[in-house]
Amino acid sequence: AALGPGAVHVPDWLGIAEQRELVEACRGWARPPAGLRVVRTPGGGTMTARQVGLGWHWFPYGYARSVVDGDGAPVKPMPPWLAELGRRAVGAARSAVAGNGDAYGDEHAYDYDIALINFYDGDARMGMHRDSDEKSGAPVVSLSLGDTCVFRFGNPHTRTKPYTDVELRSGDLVVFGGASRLAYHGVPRVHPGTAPRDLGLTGRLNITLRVSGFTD
Ligand code: MD3
Ligand code: FE
Repeated sequence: AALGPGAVHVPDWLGIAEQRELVEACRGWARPPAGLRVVRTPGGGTMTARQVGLGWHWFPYGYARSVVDGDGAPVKPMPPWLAELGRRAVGAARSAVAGNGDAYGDEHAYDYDIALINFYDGDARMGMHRDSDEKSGAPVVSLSLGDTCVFRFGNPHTRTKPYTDVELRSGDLVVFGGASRLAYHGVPRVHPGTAPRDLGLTGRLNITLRVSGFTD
């Protein structure tokens, strides 16, 4: 279903076997060096979701090739199979909503070179923000695993209303392109204990795939 112009939600896109494989891969990426970390914000606070990056390391507010605000290790590489999953996701979102092809362009052209993986426990949240540290306008692909969350999808102009709240469940895909690429969004809550029993995951994982647009 369309969430907004260029924003498409495809519930249950990943089967349970693919979800398990992604969870297992995330466990590996979470391990040090350059593993899961607490993100410190410039104001002296910390993000409640823990994060690990592949390809590039995100810090407030930029990207680097090593964990400049953590253990200093080089960031793990972006696996080609994950970049391919990103292209497949854009194609699936285009097919799911007629008329979104223009917003997305040709997915074959997108070289997904960043994965940001956020881990949420039951108390974690993400405040309303825009993702504007990438130089490419390629659509952002979001994959949800584990506990259901409330995702708040806003508008490109203000952090506040109007916004739409939608539940994202394990296996759901959302693609944000076109006019939605710079929309404010956040995660006001997670529903603990709602992950599929056979996934073997406590909490919620979100994988976003992005094109940096950096030459290096
Ligand atoms: C809309 N993550 O990593 S996924 C983020 O569930 C982020 O962890 C949330 O916001 C999460 O930056 C939301 C949905 C999402 C991700 C990136 C976007 C929506 C987006 C980029 C542009 C517009
Ligand atoms: Fe975001």
